[in-house]
Amino acid sequence: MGPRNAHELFEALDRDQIIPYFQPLVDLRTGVLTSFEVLARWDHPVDGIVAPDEFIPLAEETGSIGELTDRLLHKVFAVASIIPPHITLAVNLSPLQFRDLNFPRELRQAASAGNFQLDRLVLEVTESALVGNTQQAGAIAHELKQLGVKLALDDFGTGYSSLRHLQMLPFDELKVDGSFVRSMGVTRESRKIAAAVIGLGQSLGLTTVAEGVETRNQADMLLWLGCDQGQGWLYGRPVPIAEVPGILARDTLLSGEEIPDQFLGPIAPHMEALPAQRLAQLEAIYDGMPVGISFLDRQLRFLSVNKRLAEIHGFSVAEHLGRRVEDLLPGTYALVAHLLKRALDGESFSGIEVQDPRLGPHLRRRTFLVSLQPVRDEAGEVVGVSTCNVDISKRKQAEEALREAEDHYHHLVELNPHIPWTTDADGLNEDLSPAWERLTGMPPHEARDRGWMRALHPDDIAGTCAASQRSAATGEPFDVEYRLRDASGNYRWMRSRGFPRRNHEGQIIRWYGSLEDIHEAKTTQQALIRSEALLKAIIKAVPVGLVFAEAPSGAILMNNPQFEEMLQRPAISARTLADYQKSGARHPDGRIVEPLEYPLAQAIVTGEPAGPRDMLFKRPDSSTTWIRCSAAPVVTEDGKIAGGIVATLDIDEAFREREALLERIASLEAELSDLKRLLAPADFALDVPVPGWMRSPSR
Ligand code: G
Ligand code: G
Ligand code: MN
Repeated sequence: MGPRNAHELFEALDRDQIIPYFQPLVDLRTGVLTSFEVLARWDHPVDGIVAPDEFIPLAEETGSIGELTDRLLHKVFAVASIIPPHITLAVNLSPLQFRDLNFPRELRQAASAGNFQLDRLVLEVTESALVGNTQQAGAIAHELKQLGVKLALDDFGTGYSSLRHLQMLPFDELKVDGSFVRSMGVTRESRKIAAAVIGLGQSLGLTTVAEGVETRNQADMLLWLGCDQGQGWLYGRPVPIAEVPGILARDTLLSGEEIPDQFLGPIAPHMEALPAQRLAQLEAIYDGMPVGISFLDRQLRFLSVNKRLAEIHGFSVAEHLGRRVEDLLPGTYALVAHLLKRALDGESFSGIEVQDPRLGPHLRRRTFLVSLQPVRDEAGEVVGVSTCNVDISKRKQAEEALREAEDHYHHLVELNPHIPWTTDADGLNEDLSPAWERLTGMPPHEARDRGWMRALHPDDIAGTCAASQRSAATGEPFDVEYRLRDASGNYRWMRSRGFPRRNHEGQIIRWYGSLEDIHEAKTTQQALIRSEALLKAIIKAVPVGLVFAEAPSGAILMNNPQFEEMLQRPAISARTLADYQKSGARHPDGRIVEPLEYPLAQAIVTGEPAGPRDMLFKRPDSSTTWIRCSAAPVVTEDGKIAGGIVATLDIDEAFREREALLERIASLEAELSDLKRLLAPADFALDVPVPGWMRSPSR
């Protein structure tokens, strides 16, 4: 890029290479676009876009600055129609042009050629334009003002700064130089200077514009200091006309999410001196408040709203202003309309819970605490309503979660057949479920510490006490059974179990446990133990052999010792009903006993008592013994045959005695017939009847 020369610049002017760039100016509070500053650029065919520092001084030296500005103005006026008329356009003037008495006329001609309303134009001049040139400048300024043009004092605070300059011309705007904005964040002194400059502008009734705003922090500070407008990279760089529609399409030139968390920033929260600043500071406080605030007029239009409320509503501050609540937020309006109307009649409301009908982030409904206050004028008439919204969704959710947890707990405790309890580290009772009182009739406060032990069976107190102390000392889980006196004075068996809860250092901080009613289980168990013992005693005592088998297999489960004594062997080798035949038992007539003739098998198969049947069994030592067997099925409650039991009676002796007797009878009979024969001639007959029991049983 070579040094620029006059010839090159003339060519550029001829070829229309000097073009306007547009940089946005915004309302500092809302970020809404208010104006564009026009900045000259040389669209160089070789070097690309050339900055004005490189050609404006040259244009001034070579006397072509007038032509340059004229051409630029024509271009700006030609495209201005795409920019809404309330957006002003600011154009920079060289100090030299403030000496050119033709300038106002040229400007008027250019404006009418471009059909441009000059009240949309701001002309920016630096202080150097005023040095040694007061009279002429005053005349030109006067003429420009008559055309409707506004004047801005540019780069204020640099160069030949003098407060006198501010008085010299009828300025509308004061542009605070970017150097102040930059240094403002650095030291308290520079902040004071910036505050003074802004205060000065405001106290003279000028619109203050801060240049070179690059950060959010700077913007917040400027707002706090009472500055009206901002310009800088935070809101947008200078762009060619093609990019202007994109800027116009945006509601605010601030990125939406970025909300200052504190209005204080690095500035001390005390009020600065000037009234205008105080107002601005109040506005900053207003915006920075963690609650949503607005003021509604009698038509329920938003006259003012702070940033927090704007954020809550999901619209920008600017979108609120002048719009009716009903139009902007129909859903919310429906909920509070009656209250708003009553507030207009002079009633005030505070702490009204309102659920936002719209879903917030994470699809949660937000809840607000809303207060409405009528606002009155000096005469006491209600001129509007001030509103205050506090987001209590978090608190609401926490409350709900708590309620739910309590509900869960309640169900767990109330509907649980167990009785939960807690004790302190030493095992002293702290808390018992309400079921305790229902069961024992002892109120919880009486049960505290070791009071609950008074409800125990006297015989169980010592053991329980010892177990409790042992657990407290060792940290071993607590597990005891004791009898507890219920409300009607009867004792019920309970099982109390507890586990220690430790802190992160491993120390026991509390015991959690529960009391279980085991009375039924315990008493049936005891009954069972008793009947089992009884049964065992009977089984042992009876002079009969007993054998138990399961159904339907017939497998032998057990036999008592008496049985083993009878047969000199256990019965348990049989696994099936058919196995019974392995014993090789015989009927009294010598026939082999078939499997289903064994009374035990018969009882298992038929489900009916079977026998008695007398059978001859062979013992392992080959001796034999007579046994009488009677069997019965074991039938469960639902009618199923679970097994069978057979009682065996040793009849060997009796049977053998009878056999011997029968043998004797037989021999007596034989002797008798012999005797008959000897004694009996044909006429002699002796008939001796034989008693029935002496005859052989019929088989
Ligand atoms: O953004 P930029 O680098 O364009 O600004 C550099 C300087 O040039 C600024 O001080 C600005 O006021 C000045 N400047 C920009 N455009 C013009 C113009 O059209 N006329 C005059 N006189 N000065 C301008
Ligand atoms: O006319 P004036 O001197 O005020 O022109 C503004 C100058 O400041 C231009 O050079 C413009 O490009 C530049 N500028 C605009 N916004 C910023 C900004 O945010 N930071 C910096 N460093 N310069 C800016
Ligand atoms: Mn400028």
